[in-house]
Amino acid sequence: MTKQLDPKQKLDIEEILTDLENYHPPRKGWTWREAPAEGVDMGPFHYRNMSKPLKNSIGLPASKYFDAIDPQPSCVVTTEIASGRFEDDIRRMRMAAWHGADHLMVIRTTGQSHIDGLLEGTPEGVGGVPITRKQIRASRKACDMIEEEVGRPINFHSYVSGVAGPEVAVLFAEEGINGAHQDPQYNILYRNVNMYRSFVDAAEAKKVMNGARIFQIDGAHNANATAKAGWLVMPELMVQHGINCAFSVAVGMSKDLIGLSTVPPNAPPAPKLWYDLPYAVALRDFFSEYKMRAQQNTRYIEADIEEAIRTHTIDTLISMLTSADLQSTITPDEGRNVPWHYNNIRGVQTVKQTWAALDGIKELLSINYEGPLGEMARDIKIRAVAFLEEIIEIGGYFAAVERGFFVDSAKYPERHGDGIARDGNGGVAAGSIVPRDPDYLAPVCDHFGYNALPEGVVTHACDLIGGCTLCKPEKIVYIDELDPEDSADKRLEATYPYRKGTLVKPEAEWAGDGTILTQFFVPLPEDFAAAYGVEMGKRLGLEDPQVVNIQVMHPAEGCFVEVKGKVTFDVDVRTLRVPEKEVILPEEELRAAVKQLGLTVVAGTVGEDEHSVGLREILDIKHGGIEKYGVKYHYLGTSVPVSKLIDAAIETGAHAILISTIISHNDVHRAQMRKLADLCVERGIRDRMILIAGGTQVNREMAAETGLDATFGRGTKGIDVVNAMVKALKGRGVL
Ligand code: Z97
Repeated sequence: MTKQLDPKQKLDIEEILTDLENYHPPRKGWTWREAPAEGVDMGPFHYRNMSKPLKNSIGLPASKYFDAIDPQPSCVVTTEIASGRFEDDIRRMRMAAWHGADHLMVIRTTGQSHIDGLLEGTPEGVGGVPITRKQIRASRKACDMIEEEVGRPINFHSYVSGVAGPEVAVLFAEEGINGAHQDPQYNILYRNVNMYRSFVDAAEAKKVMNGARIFQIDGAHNANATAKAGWLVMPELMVQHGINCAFSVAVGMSKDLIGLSTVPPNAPPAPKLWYDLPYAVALRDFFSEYKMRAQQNTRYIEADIEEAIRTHTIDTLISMLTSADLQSTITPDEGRNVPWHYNNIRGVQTVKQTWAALDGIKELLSINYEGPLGEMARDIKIRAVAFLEEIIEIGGYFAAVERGFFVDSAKYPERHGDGIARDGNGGVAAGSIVPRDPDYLAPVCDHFGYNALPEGVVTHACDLIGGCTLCKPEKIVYIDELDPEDSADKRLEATYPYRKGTLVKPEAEWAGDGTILTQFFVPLPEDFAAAYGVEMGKRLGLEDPQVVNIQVMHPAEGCFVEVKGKVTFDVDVRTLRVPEKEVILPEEELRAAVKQLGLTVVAGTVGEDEHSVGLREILDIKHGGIEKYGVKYHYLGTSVPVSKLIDAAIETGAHAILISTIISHNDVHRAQMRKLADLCVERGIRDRMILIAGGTQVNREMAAETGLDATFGRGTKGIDVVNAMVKALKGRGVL
């Protein structure tokens, strides 16, 4: 059993690492969300296409207006966690899970496919952190705790690629990884692994993944991300999906574990729908037996988070119109070279927000397959089939790769001759395929191809050795850090004061990194604005300031600039003073109390004060003033003598007097407040009148000093004033 997390406590990384050598995940394999066919009722609403809500979660910002409901899409939601350090990733995973991510893809900061074998420990080296048993076991252990906390299984995901692919697949199967990218075409095209070797490895890897019910995502979307014009490679994307699906089935993978990494190929300012919708329809026509993983468009992501979010919103709309089993979220952080964890959450929120807004869209609107959409979808399919036929004609897949058929920048059947061409005799691990001997024997349960098991002697291959590591986890050999310097222990030691001590620094990537992002407008043309951005970062005391986003608002008037940098100072949490928080009673309770009493107030600015806007905002319904909660008011105007307010209150039978006082020279604001209290005492009505003052120079402490019931400063809203009145009336036993 894993330890139960306390939502009020941070994850204890050291505790997760304790006894890790004996940890084995309680659950293996992929899990889909449960979406009740009858829909889900939440708060005041009925949803048609939602999964069961979470036990612990944080809703969208506006959920506070809707009983804090947090409707969760029916599809699995992915976020990519990419700090490189697993000890930091697992904290991000927890945050993402609280917002509704249940597919956590960990991208290592090193290209995993460059590594030809398994590594142990968690070395960071110079190339980033690779996949190792220690870090995935620790991450899976954390996921096991997190899934208990949020009340939904978490799918933990990584990559089975490179010439170590089969070994990585075994490692993943042993350690309970739930999903993985696996596509031999990826290795060939983008990592220059020898083409034959890549397919041989893929056969073994897929078989092992299948045994552990690891969900597979292919790599077709990379062609879109790499191509010069992403929208022209649609026929090729279909072909790549087709090859990986067919190959996966041929080696024995179950169809329900095969997912297409689909990507809407275009992005605004292109007329996106005219490309992406027919493409999505064509894909679903051809690949209806497989799962659709809708990857957000990454080809046209720039450094601007808002732009990315807008594209993602439309991508999610396309997913909802055409169906998606998995919705991925991407942020521009990879391009900006810092993974801000809050941007992961913003990505998840984009899907959640779009999904909730468009819930049940297909019951309200239907796609018009007649006319251009049907024609365009058919056109893509015809081109894809012709592409495949040509591949067969010229001698098959390997010949096609040699001729540079893939990632060509033209729209098939046109070709520009600039595709990625690979030599069948070249690439990493060329010539390393060895035929199996006739007596080849592998006593393991999941294994591809020929295996000379003694006939009739065993029913299960690994019975020969009393069980393999896939069924007997205790047989797994766990190796901890090999290098005492380049290790998680050393990294954790350095960040200890920020994780468990009292020191605080903002962080974007790793605990205690001090990285921040600042945003501002600079009234200069682009080049100067960028130079200014760096200069400003330096003067603010930031270490290594860099402009990560710049947008021209006008060529001469100026630019919006975002600068990241590191703060160099620590703040000790013990020096922070947190003001006591005023608890606001629920709106319904306030309204009921106001109604019960027929709560009435008189109000005015006092003394020589003509500043009436603040007070009127507090009174009027428009911006949430007290009127909104049912309070009746008599506004007496500006520069009203305190005695006149009191007379009016008595005359109208008001429960409260609200005064506003902005002017503060000679402490005149305090004097007016005191006068109000004193006069009410003098006239014998203090105990039946609630007295409240507000103003820009007024603060909460002044009530006690001046004898009023409550005093308010900047940022006050009508609800704060109603809350204070109702509480005071309750305190006096009137309510
Ligand atoms: C995604 N946004 O979600 P290496 N195999 C395949 C891949 O697609 C990838 C790797 C291996 C993207 C992010 C990009 N894809 C991931 C089929 C990576 C990883 O560790 O970089 O060598 O390989 O798909």
